[in-house]
Amino acid sequence: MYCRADLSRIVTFVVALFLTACSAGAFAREFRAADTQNEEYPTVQALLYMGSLVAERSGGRHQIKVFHSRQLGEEKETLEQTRAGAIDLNRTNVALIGTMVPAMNVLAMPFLFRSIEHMQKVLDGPIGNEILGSFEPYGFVGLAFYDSGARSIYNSVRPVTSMADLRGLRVRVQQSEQMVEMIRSLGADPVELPYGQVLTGLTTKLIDGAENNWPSFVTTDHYKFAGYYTLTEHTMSPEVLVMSQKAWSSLSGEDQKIFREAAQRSSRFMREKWRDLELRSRKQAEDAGVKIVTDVDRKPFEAAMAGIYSNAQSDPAIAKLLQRRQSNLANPLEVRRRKARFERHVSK
Ligand code: GTR
Repeated sequence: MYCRADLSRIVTFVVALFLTACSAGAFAREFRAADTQNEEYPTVQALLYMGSLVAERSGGRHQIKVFHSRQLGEEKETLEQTRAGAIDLNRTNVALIGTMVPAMNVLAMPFLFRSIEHMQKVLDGPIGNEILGSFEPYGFVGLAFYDSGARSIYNSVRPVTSMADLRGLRVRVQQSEQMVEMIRSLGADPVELPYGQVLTGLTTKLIDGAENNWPSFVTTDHYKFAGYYTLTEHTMSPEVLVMSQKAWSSLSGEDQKIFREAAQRSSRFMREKWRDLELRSRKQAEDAGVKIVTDVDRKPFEAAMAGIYSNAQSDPAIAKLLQRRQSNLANPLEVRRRKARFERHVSK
């Protein structure tokens, strides 16, 4: 039998143990990450890589369990659950999260970047960093951007060589008002559908086509049912990795640093995998007989989509971002100067 003194010593000991564990942030935890792409896709591979870094750096206290292939649902739903704290991490396209975090829509705007290199410069520099820092009022914490190449329009009906060829085509778009507007402004009929329903949409002829990058076009088998791919490259909307505010605030400052750094490293890891998959996917589509329209004059597309810019300018925060991206375009020296300043700042 324990006497009162023994019991109180045991209680004190247990409480002390508990407090030590708390202060060291020592509770093991499994964080759930959602991604709609399949297991082989570079974003999923990047999340798995991030998980191994987090496990290693936290001495095994934290793990990331990756749910790929829409196991936790479509992007729109998983984002809502992430905002509510039911899912911890989410890799999504900026067009989707733009419906909740308006600044994200800027990155999905048509013809915003003149090349992938230009996009990477902007996202790797102070603007990208500021954008990642702007998620918090919306219930998310921005951790890293991932590449997603350029999105182009594909369909099963005819080769699209000009805007006139788009007239009357039902083109699936992501669940985003801005994407609906973009496709409508080109004269096609936009159909909002979750990613997982596009293949059935194509096989049942509910839609005539969609728009996406090479890897998404091929890894989903869309290319087997939509034999015309036109290099409109109308948007270079990147992917973004966010964490729920709830999960983030459960981490100690030290662990937050581990997560942030692991996410940044996974983004560089992903970039390598991405380039390779982009080339392989294009080749796979070509070998399967997909007709690629390369000689498309993008000027009329750009002009038709210009209204999206005037609408967006009405939000002062977005107008400011657009202005800065414009000055970046005009002055590459300024990009380098700001990047150097940012790098000095982060290496302090
Ligand atoms: C892909 C992106 C997905 C999803 C998809 C879509 O490129 O990686 O997250 O947004 O596009 O069109 O729904």
